[in-house]
Amino acid sequence: MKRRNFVKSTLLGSMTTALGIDIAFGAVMPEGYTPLALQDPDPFKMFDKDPQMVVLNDKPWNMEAQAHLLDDKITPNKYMFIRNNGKIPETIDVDNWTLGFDGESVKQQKTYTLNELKTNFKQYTYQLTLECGGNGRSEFDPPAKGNQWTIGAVSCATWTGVRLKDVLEDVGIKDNAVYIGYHAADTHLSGDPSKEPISRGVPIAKALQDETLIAFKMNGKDIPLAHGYPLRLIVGGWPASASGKWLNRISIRNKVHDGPKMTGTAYRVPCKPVAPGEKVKDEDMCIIESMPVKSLITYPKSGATIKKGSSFNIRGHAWAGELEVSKVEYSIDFGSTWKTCQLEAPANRLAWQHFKASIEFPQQGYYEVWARATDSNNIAQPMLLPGWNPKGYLNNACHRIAVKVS
Ligand SMILES: Nc1nc2c(c(=O)[nH]1)N[C@H]1C(S)=C(S)[C@@H](COP(=O)(O)O)O[C@H]1N2
Ligand SMILES: [Mo]
Repeated sequence: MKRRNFVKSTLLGSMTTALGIDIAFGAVMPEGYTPLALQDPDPFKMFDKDPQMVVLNDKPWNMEAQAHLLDDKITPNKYMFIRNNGKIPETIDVDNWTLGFDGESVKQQKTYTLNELKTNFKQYTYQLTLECGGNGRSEFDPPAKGNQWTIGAVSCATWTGVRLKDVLEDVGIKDNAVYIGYHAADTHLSGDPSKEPISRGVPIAKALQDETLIAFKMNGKDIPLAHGYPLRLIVGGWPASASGKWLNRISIRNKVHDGPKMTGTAYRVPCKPVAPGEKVKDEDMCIIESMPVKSLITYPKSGATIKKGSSFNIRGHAWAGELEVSKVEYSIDFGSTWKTCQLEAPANRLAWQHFKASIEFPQQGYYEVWARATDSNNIAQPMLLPGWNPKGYLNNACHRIAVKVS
């Protein structure tokens, strides 16, 4: 067989596999042609997501939830946002997957197989809130480049894995360790194999917290491919960008990790407030650590209509980075007065907390229900967009829903 025909029949074969059915007239399909069904994959089917999820970008894939989709106490995969900086790895060789440890501050380099990680260390399960640092970016003015997240880049799933601190103890780290940095198997959009799409990390103290996991299960099952199968770092309460997916190496650094997306305006904000649109010097930018206090009304869906006199219940979740949420309040008069919601304790540290309230409306008409959470340091959510920053991070303004009482 000539090379050309060989390539063509191999391609036909892989297309047939992808489509799950033979391509009729495949032999006369023009060379280099991609069948429509493969040009436009259905992202909801591909990632097992609910069709109400909103696709923000397909190169790379980024998808967010809507508030009412996040009503579950523990976020199921179908409603979990996807944030990718590069290309999802195409093939995962799970049988030969390893996690390496290196860097200036390891006592010796070490590599573990998946099986060694699972069997040599005690396993823990926690509910952990992951919010993209750019959640809420769409409201910034002047606008910030990047995915225009509204409110749906947050989740709280159950993660199972081993503690990073237990593994680090086994590896042995030097006294001069200050930071960890992750490395992963996703590839750069440019196709350049020498470039990592993202390689972020956290200070050693955060890495050594009990809840910082090297996870291999989400909600009791293998982690879905889009969320980091077969292994990911989970660092609850910090920008979710610290939670490296498709994890295959961790560097223990004697300085602040300097991988892609650790510097410049990436996941950094002005150390001191600046005017909207102001240019900020590199040395005046600080790495985002704990995420700010925030809440979401997940029931009812904005736009609900009710009959005057019938009972009206709202519910949702609140979270506060490293801290606990101490109270959640609601207002039906555009923030003039506030009433307290019932608030549950977190399932564990760094899990979001559930709130609910029963509301009485004084008369018919259009209302907005606003929710406002306060953290254990007594810092409350702002009612409007807080501190402008070049990349539009950390918008924790109050969430609101519209209600018509007839
Ligand atoms: N390897 C790798 N890890 C990654 C990313 C990525 O692009 N590649 N994106 C990060 C960012 S910016 C976020 S917000 C979270 C999103 O996690 P999720 O897609 O599971 O919701 O993953 C983080 N971990
Ligand atoms: Mo992110």
